[in-house]
Amino acid sequence: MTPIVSVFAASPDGGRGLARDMAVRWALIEAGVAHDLRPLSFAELKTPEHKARQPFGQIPTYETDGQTLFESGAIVLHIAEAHDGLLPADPAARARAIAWMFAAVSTLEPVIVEREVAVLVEGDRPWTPERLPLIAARLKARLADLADALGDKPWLEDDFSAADILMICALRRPAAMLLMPEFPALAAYVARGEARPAFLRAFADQKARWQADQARRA
Ligand SMILES: N[C@@H](CCC(=O)N[C@@H](CS)C(=O)NCC(=O)O)C(=O)O
Repeated sequence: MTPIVSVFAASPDGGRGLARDMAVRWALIEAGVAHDLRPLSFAELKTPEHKARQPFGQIPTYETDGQTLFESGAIVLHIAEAHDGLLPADPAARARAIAWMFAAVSTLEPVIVEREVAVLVEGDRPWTPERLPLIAARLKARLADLADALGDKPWLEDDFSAADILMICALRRPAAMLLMPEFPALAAYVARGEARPAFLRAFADQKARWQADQARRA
């Protein structure tokens, strides 16, 4: 069976490739795995049918023979373990790359999303002006530590890996990109990832889908 990835039928990101399916598509293209898409509306995300795939009614999901996975980090790990080239062969280096995958989704992404929520969802609340600097300080501290760990290496481990896919997708979110002028090594790291042919293809695919949806609505 050709794997199926669930994606937004009309992504609210305006074709910027910020939704979590981007990491899955990028990993699949890096691994040379052909796949189909299951475009879903917001209403379809919350149906029992989709919640059977994704308990929280979100994208992405990944369907292969007899198995449906959710959580972009888990899906990318599954793809990386099933195909060559996205994780180091050496067991110790592989374990470190997997640790970086967890760091991307559980240490970096939450502080990035926290800032987005504070601005987009709680922007008009009385506590927001006091809270924003605290959130910004936490995010800056995380980015500074990441920049230190990356140093002048091109990728998190010796070679490009699934960890870079998840980390770069987290860093591409606007709340982190706003701070990139303060972290030129991280900005260059994101640009290196975005220049990979697999990223460019995944990006072009999602943008074409978004543009087609816009044309349909016009
Ligand atoms: N931790 C989840 C987050 C998934 C997530 O937040 N998906 C968003 C799109 S990027 C979504 O489906 N939002 C719609 C909703 O929550 O109703 C993952 O990485 O897969």
